[in-house]
Amino acid sequence: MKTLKIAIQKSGRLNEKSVELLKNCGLNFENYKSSLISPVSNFPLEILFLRDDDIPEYVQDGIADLGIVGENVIQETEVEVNYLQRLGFGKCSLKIAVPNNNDIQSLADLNGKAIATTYPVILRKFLQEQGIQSDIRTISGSVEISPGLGLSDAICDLVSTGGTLKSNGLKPFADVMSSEAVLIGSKGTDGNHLVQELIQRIQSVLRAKETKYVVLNVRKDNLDAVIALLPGVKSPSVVPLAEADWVAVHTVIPERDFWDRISQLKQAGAQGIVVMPIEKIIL
Ligand code: PRT
Ligand code: ZN
Repeated sequence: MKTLKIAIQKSGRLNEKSVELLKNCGLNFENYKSSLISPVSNFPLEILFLRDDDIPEYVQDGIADLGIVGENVIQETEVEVNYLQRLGFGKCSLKIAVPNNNDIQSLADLNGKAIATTYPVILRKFLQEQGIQSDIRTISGSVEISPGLGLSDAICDLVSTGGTLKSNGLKPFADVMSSEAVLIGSKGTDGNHLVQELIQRIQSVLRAKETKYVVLNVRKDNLDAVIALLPGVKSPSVVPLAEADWVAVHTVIPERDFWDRISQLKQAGAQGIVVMPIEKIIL
């Protein structure tokens, strides 16, 4: 059986979460900072540790079958790869930002202005779609200081908390794209059964992250009211307790409305609520 290769970022913002995701999929491998390639001992897979900018092309060219990288890098490198799964981490937005004290009010005001960026391809497409003609200045880093140095009138850069823009006297002006880490594959790999197996493992880990396992006790009189509050579960398990009037209910609750749900359950008579993380949900 052919050993698959997956490329992940060697160091940087996506490295830790990528390693954690693969380990949560039950893959055993060493994560030495010095090695460029690490074999997985319990799955026919090798992990390549690369700079994120190189990952899309490695996958496009089939040197790696799979890769984990930000959508921003994929769009910028204009590669032909398959998007296999959004991964929910590394979230950020590519934005145009302008100095706080500035007369740029609308997108049209960017006509003839200089915009510094490390994302010229994405920015050019965006401006073309908007019918704006700006002077795109491609630089390799520290984009946020370029208006202060007089190198540009605006910038186009990734933003997550907004702290970098703020501390450089800039404000977000227009959203160009939003991005998160995604699993990509070379053309043709989606039919490979090992790739399918890996995607299923990843999905089971992602699903589990979105939900909590909850066990609670309730008097039988209040059981219907409690069950009515439990979302999307076919039938929660109801287990008898030593005390005849009471039962234990086992269920899963989505993380996103977790606290609302818990307080509603308490009001409906739930007691002794135990909440546990879930490792995997296999459908
Ligand atoms: O060495 P290598 O080339 O592999 O890494 P890199 O330095 O090019 O990338 P890295 O590790 O910084 O980012 C990897 C990926 O993380 C990016 O391609 C994005 O998909 C994603 N990501 C998520 C971010 C951010 N959030 C982010 N905030 N990448 C960069 N930033 C930078 C941004 O450029 C700006 O300088 O953080 C600053 C803004 O952050 P806030 O929080 O102040 O808004
Ligand atoms: Zn990079």
